[in-house]
Amino acid sequence: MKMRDGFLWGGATAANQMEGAYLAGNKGLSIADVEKGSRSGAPREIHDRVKEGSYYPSHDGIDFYHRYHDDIDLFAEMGFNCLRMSIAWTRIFPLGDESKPNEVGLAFYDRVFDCLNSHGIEPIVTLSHYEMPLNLVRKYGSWRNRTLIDFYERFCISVFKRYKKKVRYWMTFNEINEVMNQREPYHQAGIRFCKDESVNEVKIKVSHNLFVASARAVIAGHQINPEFKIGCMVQYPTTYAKTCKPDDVLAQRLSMLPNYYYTDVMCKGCYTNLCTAQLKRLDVRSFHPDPSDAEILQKGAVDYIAFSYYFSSIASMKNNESIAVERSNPFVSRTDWGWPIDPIGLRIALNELFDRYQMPLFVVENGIGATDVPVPNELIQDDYRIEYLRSHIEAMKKAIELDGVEVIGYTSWAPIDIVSVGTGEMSKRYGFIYVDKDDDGRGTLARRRKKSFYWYQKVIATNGSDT
Ligand code: BGP
Repeated sequence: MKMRDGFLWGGATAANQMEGAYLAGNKGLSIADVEKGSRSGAPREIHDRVKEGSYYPSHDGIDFYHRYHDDIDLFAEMGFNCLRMSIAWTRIFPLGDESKPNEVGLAFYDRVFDCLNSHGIEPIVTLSHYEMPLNLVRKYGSWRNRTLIDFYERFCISVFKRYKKKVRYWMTFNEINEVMNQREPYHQAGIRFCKDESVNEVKIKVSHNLFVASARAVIAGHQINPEFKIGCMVQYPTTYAKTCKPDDVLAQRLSMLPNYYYTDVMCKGCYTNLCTAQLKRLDVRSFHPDPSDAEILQKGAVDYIAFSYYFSSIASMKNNESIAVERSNPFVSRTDWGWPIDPIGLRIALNELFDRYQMPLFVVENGIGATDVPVPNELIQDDYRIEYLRSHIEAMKKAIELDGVEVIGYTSWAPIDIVSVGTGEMSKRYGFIYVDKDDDGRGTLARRRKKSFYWYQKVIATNGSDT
């Protein structure tokens, strides 16, 4: 079974997890730059400023900023025809609230996009991937403040205009539905909660501001280049009922609503009945969006749905319609980090999203974080990675061929080892390319092809028929 011609194959990355050079070229501090990893499962710490003597993983990343040329050569060698990456907002607007963009930052991405395009690799760009200017958090209180919509729109317009001939596919916010799931402090939206405020009310207000920001970006992008395809990006949590007890089946359905809250608004362009019911369920009473936002949401509906899929969960009903969601499915195995491995869950995700929205889908993150043990002068034998990716690609192919789902492309997370967002560590590796760096930042940063490199090269060369 082969994909249709033009199917996009590649890998997915994010600026703050790979670029490093965190102050180069007039870049400003982003929240990711003051975030320490969560070593050994401890809660992640976000400082108000960079503290001397602390190790911040984003500061060096894997130094893609200086090594992008060589890394892109390796992606080209694997046969990529696309690369998902993000633009660091703080390279373009170091403080976030300036009136003019930073030319040095704009020029950096010109070089990266030119390099990609010269290899026939299409850039797929996330406008905000788990980072934002720290100044906007400190000075304005982050996304709880509507003013951020103007700053974000200005950032988007600057990059849309600059790269309108170099980039076609965009995504507005990475895993936007994580706003609902995260506990404080939240790393993407920079929200901090006060003791006396309702956490749900803040999340709903923040989500609304993100929706309007996304819609205004979509509207502006389409005006700048009608050929642009601008998508939303969500984390899709395929969930099963723990048993066939009707209560558990209901729990499964209810557990999905917080996620459809996001895709409904961004794909249908309005707050649907599901969203209104969700607000009641969350006991949010003081949410009164500006009436003029309705038209913006409508006009700014997205062109496609991008999503990440790593694992599935199971849901059961506890007392009073409260729901337990767990990862302890006895029918699937787990990764070194305890994430269930469930390729059928990807096929289900594709079916559920396509049935609900009838929009093109893009699998923009899927992969296995694992411990790779390099032996000098020997190929890293990462068969577990090959097996994970093979089974998920096969499941995606079935969704396309047998279930009729429309899929634009597949970018595995991540084609090269980069900093883990969850742990801040390097040892949770996803790449086809090994990077010599440890959890404390030591190493030569040298790159090495793993066994999976050659496997993925073959998958792409045969347009997915030989996995
Ligand atoms: C997604 C994020 C990515 C990425 C991935 C893997 O949620 O969009 O940025 O890092 O998860 O997660 P982790 O790095 O924690 O293993």
